[in-house]
Amino acid sequence: MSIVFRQLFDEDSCTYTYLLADALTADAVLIDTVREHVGGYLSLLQEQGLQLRWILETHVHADHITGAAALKEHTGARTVTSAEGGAECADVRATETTLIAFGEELIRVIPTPGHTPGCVSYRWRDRVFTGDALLIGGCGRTDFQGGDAGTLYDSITRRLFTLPAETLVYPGHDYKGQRVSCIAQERETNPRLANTSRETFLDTMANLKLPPPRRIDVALPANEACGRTQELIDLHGV
Ligand SMILES: N[C@@H](CCC(=O)N[C@@H](CS)C(=O)NCC(=O)O)C(=O)O
Ligand SMILES: [Fe+2]
Repeated sequence: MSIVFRQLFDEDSCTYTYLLADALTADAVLIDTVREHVGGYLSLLQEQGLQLRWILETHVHADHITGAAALKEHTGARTVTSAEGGAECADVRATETTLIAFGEELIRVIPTPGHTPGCVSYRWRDRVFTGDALLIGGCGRTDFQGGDAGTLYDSITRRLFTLPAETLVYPGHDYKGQRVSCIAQERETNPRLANTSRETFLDTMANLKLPPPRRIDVALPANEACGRTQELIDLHGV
């Protein structure tokens, strides 16, 4: 069994995008794309001889515009968001029982609400793509987009920390250049979650005092439309 796996990075929003593929059948998946890199993704797919089948979102992003609409336009791949508060325009609205198949490979969906109500993590082989639910040594903020710290605490402790200890954690962002962690490491050392209580977590999250994401006003409406912005409509007429 041969696979392709790449972790790509958007320097402007510190977003990670993941390319997964079954190298034997050439079927590929992208998780959490960034519109400005669509040309780069298409070149990479072509270079590797891959066919994009699925475009997955872990949630409606507040800090960058998804490349989903443009990628779908170019490749015919289908889009996936959460059934619980993900963008409604997606081809598949994922729940806990949804299986995303590409080639001989399968991705499972783990609902991990809290950063937003429609956050999901995707589990593939020995790794989990946690979006902004669980970050390396941190977690997504819960102060906008229907975020809820208690819900996030439960998602992380009950749904993610119960995965096998060696499961690799690939987050949606990292602001310090960290690329990968594992469940055991986060369970034991994540400062917001290790050796602390739900109450302390709620208190920490209520006092982060972070400025809003710079591009939230353009990102939210665009992502709620699966990335179909006026610019794309002007370009393609639909
Ligand atoms: N400075 C960034 C902030 C981005 C931001 O707030 N990111 C969200 C995820 S969409 C978050 O949860 N950040 C966690 C943190 O900064 O600790 C921007 O303006 O885009
Ligand atoms: Fe986010």
